[in-house]
Amino acid sequence: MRKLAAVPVLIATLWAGAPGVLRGGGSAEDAPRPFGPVPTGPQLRWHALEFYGFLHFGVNTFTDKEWGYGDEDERIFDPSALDARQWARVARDAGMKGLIITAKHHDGFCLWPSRHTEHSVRRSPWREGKGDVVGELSRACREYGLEFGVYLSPWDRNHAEYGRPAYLEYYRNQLRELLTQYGPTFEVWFDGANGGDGYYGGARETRRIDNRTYYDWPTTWNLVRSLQPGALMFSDAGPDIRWVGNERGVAFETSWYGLDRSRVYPGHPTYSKDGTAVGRPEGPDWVPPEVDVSIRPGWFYHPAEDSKVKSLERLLEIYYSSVGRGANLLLNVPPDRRGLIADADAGRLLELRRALDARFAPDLARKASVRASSVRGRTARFRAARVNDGDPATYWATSDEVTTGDLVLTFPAPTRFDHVVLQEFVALGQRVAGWRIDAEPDGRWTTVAEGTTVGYKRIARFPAVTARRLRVSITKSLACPTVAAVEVYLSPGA
Ligand code: FUL
Repeated sequence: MRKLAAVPVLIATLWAGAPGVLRGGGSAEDAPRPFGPVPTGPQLRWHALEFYGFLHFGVNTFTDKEWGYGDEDERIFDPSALDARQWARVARDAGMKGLIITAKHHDGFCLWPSRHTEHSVRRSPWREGKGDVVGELSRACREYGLEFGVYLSPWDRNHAEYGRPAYLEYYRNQLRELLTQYGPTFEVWFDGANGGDGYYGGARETRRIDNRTYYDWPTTWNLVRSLQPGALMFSDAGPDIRWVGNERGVAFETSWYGLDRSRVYPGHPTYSKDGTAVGRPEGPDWVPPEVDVSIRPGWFYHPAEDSKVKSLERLLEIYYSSVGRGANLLLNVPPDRRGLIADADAGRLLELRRALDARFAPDLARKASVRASSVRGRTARFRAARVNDGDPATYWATSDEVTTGDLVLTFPAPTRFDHVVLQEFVALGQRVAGWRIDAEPDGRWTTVAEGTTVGYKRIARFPAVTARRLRVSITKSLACPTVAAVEVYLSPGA
């Protein structure tokens, strides 16, 4: 990975100087220099996806388990009405930007007809052994304008060679199939889980591997890069996206995108507890967090959980504590035994979409005039009004030596609001370490929200207030702040 280090800087520089980003008559040398690690082009695009879906589907769907042992008979995989277009339709209608499928979970059963194993859909009665779930999903994603991604479990409880070098060759051959046969893949998901025991080709034993060395991740990462340079790789250690450290749907209140990749590896035993999952401002690598959580208690479909689909309130909380804290949300919606997303889940997702649409529109800040305590340079390029022009590629910035500042939004008339959305121009790095929002309801400034990091997006929520003026203060920043957006909203009925 080391040799890639210069690439992010280069891409961010190109991005910052790209035509269309340069607005307002400034010159390129006016722009703040990147601070710390910066995202690559694919990472920048990934940030903007915000919300996408996970599909846990496979033999577990039919055995009612969460972790198959690896000895499942392929014939049990027999969805009666599988329709990947329904999955894609539900996802699109929910406002998800993509779908990631468990092409192979820990049980080793492959949802595509891999040439490297018999343990796949090929031996199932579904579509008379001629089906390919991964293929159907990739086509459906393209049809519905969604990104397509794959999960390929490193732990394989079916494979006889698991734990030995030959398995790695098998694993990489499978990746090669997945990354060459199904078109562009936006994300490749490497799970750190490993429970030890399994079928392992009939050995039925416990196999312990050293997470740090066994998988030889750099070789696999290079393979993925060479096959699909635009694909982002997820794991505890990135290299591109990191696990948030829990499966409850909660990102950290203070969340830095910086991580020292050389100190982590997938399946790191203390990952969630030793502060690694939080990220660090001084971390040399840009590895933003992704929040993975299921709409049901389990990752796979279980009939007994039909009544346990998370409530709208719970899903909204998850949205605030993931997307609202600068992480991306990967929400799992498991297809059922028919091979369809159940009505309860699909209905709940639509409710979520409606609730979000009603909360985050219209942007009341668009009508406000904005003044900043100070502005970078003498041109209009970094002026305060860049934060409410609706364009995420423009931003307000201060001079290099100024690391705090205020933006005061004045509405044409007293305005009621209960949300403020902040965004940093992350192409130049993550900078803000402290912010506060004050409203002026009756001639006196009152603090309505405050926090630490912002990153790609920060959603502040507070009891509704009616005011003519609103102030966003950057109280601490590691370098001059670059604020791309300040949006203001009112929830229905608030
Ligand atoms: C975990 C796995 O063990 C679960 O089965 C699920 O796939 C979840 C997303 O990751 O590590």
